[in-house]
Amino acid sequence: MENVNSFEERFQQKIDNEEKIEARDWMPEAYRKTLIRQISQHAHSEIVGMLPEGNFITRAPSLKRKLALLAKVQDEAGHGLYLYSATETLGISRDELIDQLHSGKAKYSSIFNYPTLTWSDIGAIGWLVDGAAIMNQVALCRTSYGPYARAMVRICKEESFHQRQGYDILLTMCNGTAEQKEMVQDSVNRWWWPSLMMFGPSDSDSPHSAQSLKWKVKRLSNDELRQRFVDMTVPQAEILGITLPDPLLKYNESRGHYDFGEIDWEEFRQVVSGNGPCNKERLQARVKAHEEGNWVREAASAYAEKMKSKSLASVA
Ligand code: FAQ
Repeated sequence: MENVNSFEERFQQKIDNEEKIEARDWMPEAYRKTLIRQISQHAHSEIVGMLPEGNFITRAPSLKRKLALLAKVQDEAGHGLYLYSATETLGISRDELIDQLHSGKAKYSSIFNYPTLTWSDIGAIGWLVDGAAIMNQVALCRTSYGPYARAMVRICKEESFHQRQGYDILLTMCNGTAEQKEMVQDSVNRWWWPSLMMFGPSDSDSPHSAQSLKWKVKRLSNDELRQRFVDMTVPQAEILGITLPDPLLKYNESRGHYDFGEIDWEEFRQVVSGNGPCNKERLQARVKAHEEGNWVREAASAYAEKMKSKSLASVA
């Protein structure tokens, strides 16, 4: 009989050979737990992420903007759905995951605990938050767990539309009145640093990175992705004609990258531990939405039951 070591060796070999791990394959318990943690946090982020933008659907400035925002928020519900389904392949139920979110036990991205104050915040979320999300998620299309990698391919396609709709909002406003451009600058001033925090703690303070990189759950480290995001975003800010709120931001010829200032890690810790500006409001809104959707779930289950008995009766 084979021992666990040889299973582990074969498992790591598969990963080293760039083969996907599928739900039916043997996997170390810690790999399964890491995936449940990461994919469910990601799913929670998608559905909590609907809330700050959902607030603005009734206040979009034109029919075209309203349609695009509605489609974006619906896409995010869909992303949550694919990601919860991918998590369920690892042997945990959706109800359990939702309970973890609603009881405050599970994390979701820090970024969604900041308030959306103006219409240009919707543009800034699309440009910066979706921009950061894509940077991280394109790499995850090559993650080692098959169901997660496949979900990411579709999610990335949709996220790139989200980023473009955000940038288009900002570009339009920057070409508008002086007040509109000021509004964009104010939004970017507030969303820039929280967007950099989305990539997680610095590599030296990231407890999960080393193992997740070895298992190829993560393909690039938190700091590598953050640097790529800064390098991609600075030229886009120049086209908008706005400044990014970091006096230390400067192209470094010898590194071939932009240098940037230190993130306020104390703020990050506070937001992640439940003390951000909107943590309580977001969880309350999420729980309320879940409770108000109870009748829909009950009706769908009753209908599924009815169809099942009908088809059983016709077989009999
Ligand atoms: N916020 O050791 P690491 C989106 C936690 S989707 C809160 O580095 P890891 C779409 C981390 O969970 C945005 N917590 O951890 C959208 C861990 O906690 P734990 C979400 C954070 O997992 C756009 C601890 O710190 N994307 O935005 C954060 O190796 C617009 C130690 O950290 C994903 O979830 C944070 N920012 O790396 C929707 C992508 N950062 O579990 C609507 C998938 C770290 O020990 C509108 N996830 N933590 O208690 C990942 O790539 C990884 O999980 C990282 C963290 C990179 C987020």
